[in-house]
Amino acid sequence: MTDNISRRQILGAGAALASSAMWTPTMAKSIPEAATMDNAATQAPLVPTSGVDYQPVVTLNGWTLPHRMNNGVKEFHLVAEPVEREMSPGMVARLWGFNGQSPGPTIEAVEGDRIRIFVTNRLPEHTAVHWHGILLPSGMDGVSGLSHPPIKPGKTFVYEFDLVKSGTFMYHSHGDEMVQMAMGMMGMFVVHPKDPQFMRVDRDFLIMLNAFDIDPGSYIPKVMTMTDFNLWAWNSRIFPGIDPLVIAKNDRVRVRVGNLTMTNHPIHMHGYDFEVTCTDGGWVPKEARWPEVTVDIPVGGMRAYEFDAVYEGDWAIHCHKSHHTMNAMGHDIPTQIGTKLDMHQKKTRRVQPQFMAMGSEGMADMGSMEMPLPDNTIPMMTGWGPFGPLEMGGMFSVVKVREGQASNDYGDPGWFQHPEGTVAYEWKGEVPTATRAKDARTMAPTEQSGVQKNDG
Ligand SMILES: [Cu+2]
Repeated sequence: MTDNISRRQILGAGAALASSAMWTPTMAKSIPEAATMDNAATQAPLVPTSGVDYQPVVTLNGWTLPHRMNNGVKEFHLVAEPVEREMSPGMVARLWGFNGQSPGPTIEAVEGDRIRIFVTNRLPEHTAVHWHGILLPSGMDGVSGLSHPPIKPGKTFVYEFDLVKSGTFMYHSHGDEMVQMAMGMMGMFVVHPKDPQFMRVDRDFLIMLNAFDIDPGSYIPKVMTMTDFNLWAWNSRIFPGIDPLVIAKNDRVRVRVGNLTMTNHPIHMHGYDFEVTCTDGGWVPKEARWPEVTVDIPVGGMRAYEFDAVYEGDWAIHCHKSHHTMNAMGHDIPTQIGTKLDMHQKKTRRVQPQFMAMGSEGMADMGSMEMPLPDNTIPMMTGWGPFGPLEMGGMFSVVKVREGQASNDYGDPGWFQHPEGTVAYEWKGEVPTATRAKDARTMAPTEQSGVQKNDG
């Protein structure tokens, strides 16, 4: 397809946009090759090789879609298709996504660019792609039936527009939206400022919040679920499958977060305060920012926050809704804290021989327990740190700030080596009788003074 024809299509009525009659094999040859990714490892950022310089983003457990230049237009090719996404080692989800993964690859461009995005539909039903938050002509907005006709299976549509504004944006399906969003059809879209010095950072991380409801032992999300999702994910990954955010000490760092789940997520980062520098509407002027340690990401919204990485260490970063840092779990389990389970277990086993009563002393034991699980299922609470089980899942990772980490090195430096005398420790001395640890069931003081079972 020549530039001329494409321009004519774009400028004509929305309905004429790449209508199938316009396509011939010769034209099809000029579509850029669609890059595809076959694994969920964090890929090295795509450093710009021409045009305006920028600090490329790092999509955790994701990648950036390569583009080609065609007469001054940046051309991308997205392919909507069924994919297999490893959500964490040991668990694969059968999703719908783009170019081999869900979420789709991150699209990165620069303010002032004209871009042309080819979207090929290899799904079993029609689709359309909405460019969430981007200012563009109405007919390019990607709402199936409103902006343009649906993209039928096997067809390719062309979206073309100027990027008039920098910031953090998203893209997602806007055809049979409930099903296609539940199946994972989404990605991030970053537009860098045309002034390379404006809002420049040393590391720029990208997290898309998404959620799935996949029954333990199965592979395909339940698309009718409205609120009770069981897998709370970052870039369709769940802890311990989420890579750490690796940072060199004293870097200026930005973390961009977009939310395409159906609830808000208060993202909390330990060890630092930070300031929100970008919302879905644009950059926040310096005088208008306020310091925070938790930033709530609204549904359909994007927030970017920044900090100077002056404190070395391993710092947790997670959603602060505690059920969102769990993997697939049943929510209708009765609370058993303080109950005597022996009798309960004996009685229940008469009808359900495998029944195991648990939770009378809280549920921390589940973090280290080796319970038989259905195939393709990750434990509800899992992951190991240098001092024991982390008892986490879902939306959790670690910010690793290290002295001497090379500027383009995002490789995991391992656990933090704490300076002497900076780790909390067990008290070995006398404890007054009244404050000794008590047995949870009898509420009688025990002989031991320590409360913690894990002693590093
Ligand atoms: Cu959350």
